[in-house]
Amino acid sequence: MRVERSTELFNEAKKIIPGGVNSPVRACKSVGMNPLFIKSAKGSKLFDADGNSYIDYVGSWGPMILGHADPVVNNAIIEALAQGTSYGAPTEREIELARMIVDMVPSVDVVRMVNSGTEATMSAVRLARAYTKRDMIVKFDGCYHGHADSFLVEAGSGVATLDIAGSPGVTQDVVKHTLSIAYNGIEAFKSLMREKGDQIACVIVEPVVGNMGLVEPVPGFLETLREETARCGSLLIFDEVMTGFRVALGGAQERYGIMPDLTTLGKVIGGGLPVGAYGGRAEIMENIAPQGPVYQAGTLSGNPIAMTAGIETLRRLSNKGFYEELFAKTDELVAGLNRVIEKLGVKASAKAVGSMMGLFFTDRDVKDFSDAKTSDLAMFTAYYRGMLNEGIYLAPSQFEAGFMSSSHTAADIGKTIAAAEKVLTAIKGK
Ligand code: HOZ
Repeated sequence: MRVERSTELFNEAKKIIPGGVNSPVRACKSVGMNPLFIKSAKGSKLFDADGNSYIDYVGSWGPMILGHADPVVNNAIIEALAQGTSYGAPTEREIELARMIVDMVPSVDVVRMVNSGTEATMSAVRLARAYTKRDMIVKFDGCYHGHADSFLVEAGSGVATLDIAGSPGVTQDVVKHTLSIAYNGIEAFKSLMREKGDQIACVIVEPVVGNMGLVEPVPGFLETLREETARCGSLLIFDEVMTGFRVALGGAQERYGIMPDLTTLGKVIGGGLPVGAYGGRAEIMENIAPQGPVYQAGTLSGNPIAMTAGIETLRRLSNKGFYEELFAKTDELVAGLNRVIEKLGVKASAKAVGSMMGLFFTDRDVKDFSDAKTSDLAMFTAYYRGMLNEGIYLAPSQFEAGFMSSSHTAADIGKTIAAAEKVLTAIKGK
């Protein structure tokens, strides 16, 4: 695997971009590598600046559910480009994408478009605070809700990857209103709500966590969140930026049959362009400006090119058999990985939820962040590097999920399982 050109580009980037990257995890610091600079992508494959190709399971961290450079999405974008790239005024396409989201996501009656998942979550929390007239929020350790100040407490994703306890620049005054407790901790959550429920504006959760690796909710956890928040007059926010359109067409709320008050979305709804959204019950959403007093705005919100990519992507998800096929592929890969793990006696296990995947190098059944942190990070690093060498592109962190696309083929999956066997055998032999 040649890396000369990527190394050259990284050295150049470091002079003028902090850490050489525009988002931390992709710098590959935790696996002791330099990032690969990507030149192009098509279907399930990525091609880097040195001419190497990889089967991609990052999928731009989730959005590329159809695979890269989908011809239908691309053609629609090209057509839209000819009509201008941004007007800062409403368009019919915003109604079309909003309508699709409202039709597909069970609890969403009204939706506001923003530009990223971070914008969606911070706006949803502002709305929840205004609606309930309370300050406190509850989150769960290892969940990541973007980089707004109030979420940088025991957060997952890059914060976990870089082992940052809390970010400098976030004031104590802000985080004193954030309570973070263990994910899946039903009893601890109940007792917190008994003690402080009347002060809690909202409880925000990744219903299936993708930002501490992949962690599923235990039976009863999401139900308890719903019951307790309703009892205490707090809002329940499902952060479905990752799970939206990934674990079911209607996200985790459809998969688990729980209706949150507010939902945040991102990734897939932009079809690879920057889009986020937050939505929920009309009587809550009507408090947003200009209908109500809760301020939130954005020059590029509802951008016509991004709306077009989102519309064309979501349209395809309703095709008959789309999810059956996508989930079957994800299950096949994960089953293959678990067969290899068992055969070689490696302390690890792989899991799939819908089209999301995870593999932890620990013998624990991971239910929360403290379990996830028992993972053997040296083992993960050796696995990550070995897989990259075999042409398999994974997220460069134990604390991130992987994603399947409809473009991945049976041959891709077979190659990935064979690569895992080769790499894990070599690691075991050392
Ligand atoms: N927050 C994303 C992962 N959960 C992006 C990571 C990155 O690109 O650094």
